[in-house]
Amino acid sequence: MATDEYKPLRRIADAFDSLAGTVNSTVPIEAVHFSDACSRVSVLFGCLGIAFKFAEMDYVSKVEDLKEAAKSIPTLQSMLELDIKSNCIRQGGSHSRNLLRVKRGIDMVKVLFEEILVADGNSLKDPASVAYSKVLAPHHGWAIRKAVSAGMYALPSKSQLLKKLNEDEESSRIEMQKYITSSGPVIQYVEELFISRELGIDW
Ligand code: 1PZ
Repeated sequence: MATDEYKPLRRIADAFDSLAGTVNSTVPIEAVHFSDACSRVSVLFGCLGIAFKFAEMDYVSKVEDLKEAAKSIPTLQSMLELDIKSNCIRQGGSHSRNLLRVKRGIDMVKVLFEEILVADGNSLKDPASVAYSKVLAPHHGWAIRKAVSAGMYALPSKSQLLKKLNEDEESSRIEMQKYITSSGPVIQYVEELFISRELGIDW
């Protein structure tokens, strides 16, 4: 098997697997490590068609902000500490706010994969709708929720998605499960950064 084979799903799962390893150690998560893993997720948008172009632009720009910040700020915790000092945690475009948004993005993908694994049939509409309503909808206003629910009708089928990801049913299950298992502790880690500083995560 060629090692340079196009396997974006495996690349995502492996990146989070490696991050999860850090979480279980005493070393803080490096911002560059985290933002690199999150940027691997962007490839999924390309499989969804133009209906979710706006979501892609929003997610990618926030990951890029974290990547840029990571050049001078070594860890996620120091990113938060700096924003606390500057009193700009909740300000639009702050690193902390973008971190919370990106965390929601990777949580959205986790719940989406969980729903795909338990769903019957070839449609992504129900798994995607359930994941969206659980993870992102509570934080979005009416206009965005409407646009997303319209976009749900334009999703590819599951088999089309797997084909674009160069996976089959069985290999995709393995990688999705790996992502679910490893993203869980990473998501918790980020949430704990906010909660332990009494910053809240519901804004
Ligand atoms: C089959 C898969 C279907 C997946 C459908 C995914 C739908 C996600 C739609 C998200 C729309 C986001 C539009 C922009 C929202 C922004 O207002 C907010 C707040 O930003 P701020 O005010 O701080 O600048 N941004 C967000 O909530 C971040 C959203 C990240 C979305 C990532 C989704 C990842 C899904 C990947 C699916 C493959």
